[in-house]
Amino acid sequence: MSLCIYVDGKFHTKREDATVCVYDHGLLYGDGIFEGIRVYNGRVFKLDEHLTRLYESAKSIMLTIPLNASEMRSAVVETVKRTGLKEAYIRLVVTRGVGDLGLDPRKCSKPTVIIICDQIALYAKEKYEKGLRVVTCSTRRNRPDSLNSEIKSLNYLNNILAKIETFRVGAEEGIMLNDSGYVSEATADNIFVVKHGRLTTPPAFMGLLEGITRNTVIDIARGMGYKVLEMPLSINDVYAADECFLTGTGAELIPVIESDGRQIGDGKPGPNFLRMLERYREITRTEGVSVYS
Ligand code: PXG
Repeated sequence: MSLCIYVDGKFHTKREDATVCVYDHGLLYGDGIFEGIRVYNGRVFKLDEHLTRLYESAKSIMLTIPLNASEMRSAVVETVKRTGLKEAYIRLVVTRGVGDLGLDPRKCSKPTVIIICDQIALYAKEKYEKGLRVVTCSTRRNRPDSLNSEIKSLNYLNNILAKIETFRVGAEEGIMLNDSGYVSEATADNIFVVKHGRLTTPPAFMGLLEGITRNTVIDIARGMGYKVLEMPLSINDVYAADECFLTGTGAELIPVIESDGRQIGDGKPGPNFLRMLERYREITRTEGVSVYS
């Protein structure tokens, strides 16, 4: 299988050659940011949107990325090109860089830039056809005044603790609430419900990452004539929904058929979800930054 990993300007084709120093603060403290991006049909989907979010995350944590956006764009495209892959996943990581054994970010003089181009499969294939069973996690999403979830940081323990809870009870995905008890998102995906033909997803101030797939689905749905609301949701709204689905770069669009033991709708992926998925598949095949031409 093809693979290419860029680390600070050098390209590697073997995992074991792509290494960073153990004093890197990305490893020691989760001090850094990342993006997950997909390549469909030889095109990098929503590359500029991902780069915008990366630079915004960098600004929030006061990290100066050593490449400007146009250099980063070229590095991403070049990394993909070297794999020869037409369907791929890109993990773009920028850490604070190498420092000493103390938190002080000022001692990290050069951020580490990593671009991995490989493949990803988050859920088993049959889950896309049958749907996921989810549970509500007791681990609340970080409060925006502690670690804002709009920053796509390398600090994912909040989400990982929720994932551990999810797997402990035999469910396939976990729904996280914010500190007020409203639905925020799944552990690494955004959530939508459909009720009476109308879509609702929580707004960014509910303590979630404003997903690029989420925004794509909002555009798709509005383009198809659906009414889409960005409104707070309670877990009860999820139970009472006609349909529910999750969105994310890794997950794409995946249906939810049960939440905390309550069947959602008729317990099958719904017709509105299927329409949305079909349109998503169409646009991912034709839009994006072309790698090979
Ligand atoms: N919420 C969180 C907390 C995420 O980490 C999303 C929502 C969806 O955002 P996008 O922009 O991708 O639509 C994410 C995305 C993984 C993995 O390895 C996680 C993400 C993306 C790709 C892979 O679990 N997170």
